Amino acid sequence: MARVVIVKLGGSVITDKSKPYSYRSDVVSALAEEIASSDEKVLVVHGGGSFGHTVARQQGISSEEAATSAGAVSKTREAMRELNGLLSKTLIENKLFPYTFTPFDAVVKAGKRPVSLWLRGLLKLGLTPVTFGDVILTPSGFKIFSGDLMVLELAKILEPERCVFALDADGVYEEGTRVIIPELSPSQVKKVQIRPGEDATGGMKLKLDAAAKIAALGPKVCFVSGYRRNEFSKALKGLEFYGTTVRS
Ligand code: IP8
Repeated sequence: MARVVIVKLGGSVITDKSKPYSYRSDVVSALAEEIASSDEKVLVVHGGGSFGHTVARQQGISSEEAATSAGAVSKTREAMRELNGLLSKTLIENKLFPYTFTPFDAVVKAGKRPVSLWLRGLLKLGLTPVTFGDVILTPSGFKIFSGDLMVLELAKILEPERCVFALDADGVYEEGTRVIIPELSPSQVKKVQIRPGEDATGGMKLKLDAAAKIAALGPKVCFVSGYRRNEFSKALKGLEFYGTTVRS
């Protein structure tokens, strides 16, 4: 089977982060059309945007701060499920067949088979596996597990051809400018200066850390604008695109 491409649809792309619960169906439709018309076997991970992060902020839960109430856990997860429902509907409208899974599903449903074989089985049947950042129980309480870290974990088991992060920026900029850095090695990534964002996870810094780790494993990582469907499509297909590539 063709090698897999993992696509991370950033929360700032698929929702309007300035307005709580504002889903961008037009943007997701355009990206879904590009995925459907490519020959790639694509697994989608999506972020929380103005659904998961809005609720997480209200409830005081993040990747650092543990939830102090059971309600915070349920409400944040519910917001993610709501966004996932909207996104799945848009994927179906654009001729994709999403199969949403959680890390727990993956372990249980794969049974005795490795999770990678289970996921490849779904892809072979024409399904698009979809998952998202979640609230997980850690030794120090319930915290947010970012979709960016899901991409890293999936890259470890699936050995994808490449990972494509669709962002609300054109890629990684040179410090204090709008000049795109076309290529970075994992060690150069560590030197990139990033201003902290407002996410309940780590924003661009976390994406870059995950990208450096993925690239060190082998697959290249593409940072491309989720608003430029042609550039997204090129990155998806492994062609030259306007954005940043992280590779070893
Ligand atoms: O937007 C966040 O995922 P991310 C998931 O990929 C939640 O960091 C639960 C807010």
